[in-house]
Amino acid sequence: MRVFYSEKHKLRDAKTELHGGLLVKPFEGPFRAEWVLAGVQEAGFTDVHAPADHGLETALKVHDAGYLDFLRTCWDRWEAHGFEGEAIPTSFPCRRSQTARVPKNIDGALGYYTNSAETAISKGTYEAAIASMDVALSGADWLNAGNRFAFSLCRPPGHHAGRDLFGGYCFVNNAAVAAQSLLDQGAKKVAILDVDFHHGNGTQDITYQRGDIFFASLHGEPQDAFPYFLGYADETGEGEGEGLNANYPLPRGTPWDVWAKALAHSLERIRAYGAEAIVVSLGVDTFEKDPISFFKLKSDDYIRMGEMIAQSGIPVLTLLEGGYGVPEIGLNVANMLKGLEA
Ligand code: SP5
Ligand code: ZN
Repeated sequence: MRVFYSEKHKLRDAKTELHGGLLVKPFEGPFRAEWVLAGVQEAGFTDVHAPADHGLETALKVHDAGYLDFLRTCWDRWEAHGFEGEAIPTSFPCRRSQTARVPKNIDGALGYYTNSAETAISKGTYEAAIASMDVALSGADWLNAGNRFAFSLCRPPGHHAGRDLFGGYCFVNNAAVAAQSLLDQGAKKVAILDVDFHHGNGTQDITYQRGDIFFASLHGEPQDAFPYFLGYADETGEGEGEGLNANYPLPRGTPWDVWAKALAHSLERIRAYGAEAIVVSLGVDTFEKDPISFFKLKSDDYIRMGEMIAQSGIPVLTLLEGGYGVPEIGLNVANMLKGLEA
């Protein structure tokens, strides 16, 4: 298993997250990548490589050009405007005020391009997000070269980033960009399997009408868990993508045996679809001690998770999404990778 990792994740180091009416230290910080890197190295995954620079060509096939430009320029525009804190959106196009017009004002543009207000854009966020995407793309290259497994230690994460939306600690949808790369380099059909605790609303947004990407997500049921507005089981895809979106909303307290039944079902769907590669959006915020989530997975369960996914026989690119608060996130990621190679 080759591991891809970039030191540039450290450029994403926001000071603030809007949580419970307070500006708190973000749950998603540089310490996460350090814990995960230490965990996988301790477990023997020591073949760690820096990513190659891929430019924006692939990203532009899944993201809006104006959106990527907004991400690139947001911090400088925010500072030039004279704001003193980090860039937190406050005003949004909602019901009966939907518009295709992007405000010229940076505060307005921020609201236009987001789906949740907890995520502050800070200096260096764009550079880190692009490096994270390059980590994902280098993993895709490794599979394209004929290898069966890669782990891309992406930070910041990506699965809440939609075609033209940031939020949920995500800016560029690393999984969607990696899937696009696998398709561009010869695959006809790929699957994205999202096992993060939160629904991959951004990934669903990007893949919903596509016939070449099957998307499955196991997550806390939307009526009770972020991102709240997508992730219901009756969202099954549209147009060419009809029947290619599979959501598995699960209730508070879900333990491994229940969760594993949903995983088995999603893998059966992926096999039936005929995916030539699986991109796994691996969030370990399903862990029982995660501070912002409500599933009850234990560290050993991640070994089983990897084993079940590998049993599909399909090449697997695993990307890091969420997982917070506790150093065990390193062990949990390493266990999943061990399970893959078991
Ligand atoms: C990539 C990823 O895992 N993003 C998650 C973003 C979650 N942001 C909103 C968090 C709200 C948590 N509220 C739960 C309170 C628990 N006490
Ligand atoms: Zn998550």
